[in-house]
Amino acid sequence: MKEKLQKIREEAMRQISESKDLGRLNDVRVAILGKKGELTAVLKSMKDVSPEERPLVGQLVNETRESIERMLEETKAKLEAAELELKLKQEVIDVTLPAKKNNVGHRHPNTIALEEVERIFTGMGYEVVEGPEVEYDYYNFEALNIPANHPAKDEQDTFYINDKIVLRTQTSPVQVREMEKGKLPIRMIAPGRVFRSDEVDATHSPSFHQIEGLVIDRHITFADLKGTLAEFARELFGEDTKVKFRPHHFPFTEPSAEMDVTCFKCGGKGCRFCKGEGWIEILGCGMVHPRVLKMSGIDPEKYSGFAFGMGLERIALLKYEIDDMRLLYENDQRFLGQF
Ligand code: 2U9
Repeated sequence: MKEKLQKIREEAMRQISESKDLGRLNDVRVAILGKKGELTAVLKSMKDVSPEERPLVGQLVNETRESIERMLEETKAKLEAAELELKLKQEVIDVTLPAKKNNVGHRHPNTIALEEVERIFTGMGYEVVEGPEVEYDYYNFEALNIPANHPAKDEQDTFYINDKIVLRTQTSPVQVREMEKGKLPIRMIAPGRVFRSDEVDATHSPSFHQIEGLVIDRHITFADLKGTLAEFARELFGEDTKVKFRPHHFPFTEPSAEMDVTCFKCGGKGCRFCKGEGWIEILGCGMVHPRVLKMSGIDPEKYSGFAFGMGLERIALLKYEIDDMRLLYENDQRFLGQF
């Protein structure tokens, strides 16, 4: 038995010292000390040893086991140290290499323009209100005094879900819903996505964004509309900006107008940017039609109000001198990276 243990020990020492990596060392450990290992087999055969010899043989087995385990531990530590050293040598950091460029994201030009408009109106005490993009025909047309035979209701302009539900063509329904709540006065803007069945070109898209505004209180006049929108234009395009109102027609306002601003490129003299006009059209506006007030439960004898609407993309195109609306939707990094 003594010789056998001696042989196991010598063979184990040889195999351990020849192990070149941790995987091989583990194989050796299993082959000797594992469940089916050589030394474990000797331990199992202890039952055949006579009771007198058992303490001595037991001690020998233990000593053999301990010395093999010690050698395994020492070799394991050496192999681990060698592996770490090799890894450190292979992973040297070249501090002279240029750093990776860190691309920080930023707001889309539409968002920059929207937040600018929101900043101006919230500064004047307006609330920002949002509403559903899928709307009842009633809120999108009828409540705004747009009759059944109006050209805007034509299937060529409106996406119909069914005969009562549409994709909103303007954000006005948000304001109608606000009026119906019956809480006055109202001072709000309604920004959001709208839909029209248009072909895509440099100035049209089937889905774009509007910002509409509504003020309703006692004694609101066209002078309030003019003062508010002139101040808005000055804040958006610069202190020297002048405004001009041209008569227009909308079913939901009476009287109605379109507002032009002096060209912020040439100051109104006329240039390529304003096509020699000196003026640029930026929004539509008017006094809320008494019939519209009445339909939402507001007494037009007691209350009056003004409303306005503008295309967000148009504002972004003007402000950043972009000549094609499609650039705003294509997600081309070469374009977006310039903002
Ligand atoms: C209510 C009453 C009246 C909103 C208004 C306009 C004039 C307007 C266009 C600008 C360019 C739409 O994006 S565009 O094509 N809008 O000219 N919008 S007044 O009037 C309202 C809204 C809500 C209850």
